[in-house]
Amino acid sequence: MKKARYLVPGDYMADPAVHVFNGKLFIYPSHDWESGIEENDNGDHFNMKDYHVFSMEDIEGEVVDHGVVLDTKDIPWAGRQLWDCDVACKDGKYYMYFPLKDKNDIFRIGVAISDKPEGPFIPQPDPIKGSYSMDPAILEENGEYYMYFGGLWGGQLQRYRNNKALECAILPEGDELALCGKIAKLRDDMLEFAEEPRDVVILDENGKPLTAGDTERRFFEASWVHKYNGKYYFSYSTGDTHLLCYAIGDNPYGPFTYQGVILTPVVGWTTHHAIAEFKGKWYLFHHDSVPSGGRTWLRSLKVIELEYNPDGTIKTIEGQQK
Ligand code: FUB
Repeated sequence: MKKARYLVPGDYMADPAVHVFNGKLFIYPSHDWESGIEENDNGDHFNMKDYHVFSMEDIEGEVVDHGVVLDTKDIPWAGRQLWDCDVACKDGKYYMYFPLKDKNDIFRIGVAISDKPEGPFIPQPDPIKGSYSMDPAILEENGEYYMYFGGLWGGQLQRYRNNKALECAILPEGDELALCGKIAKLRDDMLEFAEEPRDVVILDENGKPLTAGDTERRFFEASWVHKYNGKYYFSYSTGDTHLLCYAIGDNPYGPFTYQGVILTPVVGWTTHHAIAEFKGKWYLFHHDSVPSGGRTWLRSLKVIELEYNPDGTIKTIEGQQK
């Protein structure tokens, strides 16, 4: 598959999380719609209210829509905006982790449970204690589960330091250290953090943490982690510079050393992805706003093959292909 394929041409889906469960590929996207809310830097126009799940037996084959699997009206603590989710499987149960603003308009991360990868998912009555910000992504490693999360601007990460809410948001600038994404191990029951979230530090080629002014490389949102040849690949979006980048580390906590660009800017402000191996090949799932004529809040899911160089680096993919 050398050319990207649109996966759900009949609807707007974004922010894919992708896993292979029971030999099938499952996609857990955000569900964009035209809510009429004006575009702003807080991302109010991303006013999503439910999730669908999709599955595929084959990467070129039919994409099956399993319908609505979780809706804000069924989440007791819901305010607004169901953003990027992820799903993990443990002991035959499927746990969906989703960011949602609570009734005070603060992003929290909730959990919903199902017996099947295709849902429906039943939400827990409250969000994860101590959770904040958005874009959860789960890594399973030797029976332990780690959540990566966080995002700037509308994702509210700048409102926190050391896992505590600030009086007011502070966004570092210039030579100040960049804000980091977060990682926390999950408790055995998968319903709470087992530890205080820690920073996911990204280093430059000299072993120095990236600075806030390094906007083409520093973390903004959309964490994803996959393993390749025993190494941990932390990939993410640079937000206002619209790149998907990656950094490599030796363990789930990092630090990770910056390597390069996976995807150059697509049409639409946001860029967000998942990377998965399926039937012996690697794929990049992401979104763009081409089918909606560039409306950045109406995004469409795509997949394209992802290739590695012999040294383990990833070959850069052009976001806007002819
Ligand atoms: O879909 C809303 C937000 O846009 C996501 O949470 C971000 O990663 C960006 O894709």
